[in-house]
Amino acid sequence: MDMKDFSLEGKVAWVTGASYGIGFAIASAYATAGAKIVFNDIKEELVEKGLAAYKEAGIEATGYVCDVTNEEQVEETTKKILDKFGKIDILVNNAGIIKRIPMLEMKASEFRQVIDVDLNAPFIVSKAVIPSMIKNGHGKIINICSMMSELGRETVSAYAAAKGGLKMLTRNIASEYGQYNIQCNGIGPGYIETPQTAPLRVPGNPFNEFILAKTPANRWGKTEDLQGPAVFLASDASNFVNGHVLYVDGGILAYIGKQPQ
Ligand code: NAP
Ligand code: GCO
Repeated sequence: MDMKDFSLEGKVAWVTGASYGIGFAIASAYATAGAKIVFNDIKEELVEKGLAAYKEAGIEATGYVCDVTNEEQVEETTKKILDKFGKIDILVNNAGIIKRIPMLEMKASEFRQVIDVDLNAPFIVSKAVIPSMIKNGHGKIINICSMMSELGRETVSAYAAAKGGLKMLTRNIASEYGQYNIQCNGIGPGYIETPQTAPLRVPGNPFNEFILAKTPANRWGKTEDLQGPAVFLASDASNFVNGHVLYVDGGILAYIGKQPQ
């Protein structure tokens, strides 16, 4: 085995919703591994904020305003990326939202909004990018799944439904396009310190203790914990890994939980 298989030198990576959070960490790791970075966000000011953050990290990124649920914007952005770079080697469907509302109190429109961003959008963006990957003879698609691809909990019905569906979309893309040397895998982060989970980590929130008791590592994950697995799944080192969801959760899924003392 050649360690160069883990390199992303010369690759073009599009990470959706990567102005900050998990997407920013994954894109930063890809830059360190040699890739050119493209990202998008819904709002111009967040794209600008992201460009500044990448620049501060010494990374020359390209950012676009694009709502991943909007097919026209996705197709336009895909064309811009292909016109500028000539290819997209790696796509990370990272953009995502969550709404923590008890199901009986959740409006159908709220449920649909979560499904739209967390499940329909990965379909839309993958559908826009796959033809160029087929033409190039290779491609890597990485869908950011979740513990909720496997588990439910109160108040996250829409999110769990979306992330469970995303696991199966991952397997289906792998099944349908593996013949073109396209590998589609998922990353299932555990509970990670980002703006999305900030409400769960406020001091005194019992959920914080709950997660620590459910995590053998006895800590929240950091976005840096996801970087190595993300580079592996984007690199030639994983060319025979397809349709797999790699859980990066500190052991939550394996553990019944610390017994009360
Ligand atoms: P985050 O901090 O909330 O960031 C989400 C990003 O997605 C933001 O940049 C957001 O942009 C963008 N986004 C949302 N809707 C979009 C749309 N329609 N079009 C384009 N961009 C959009 O979330 P995170 O914690 O980094 O999570 C990133 C991914 O990991 C999500 O898919 C999430 O479900 C998943 N995940 C997170 C955890 C965790 O513990 N944090 C664990 C497992 C999985 P705006 O700021 O403009 O909304
Ligand atoms: C929640 C959390 C989780 C994490 C992540 C876990 O409310 O339970 O937000 O859903 O975001 O998806 O893997």
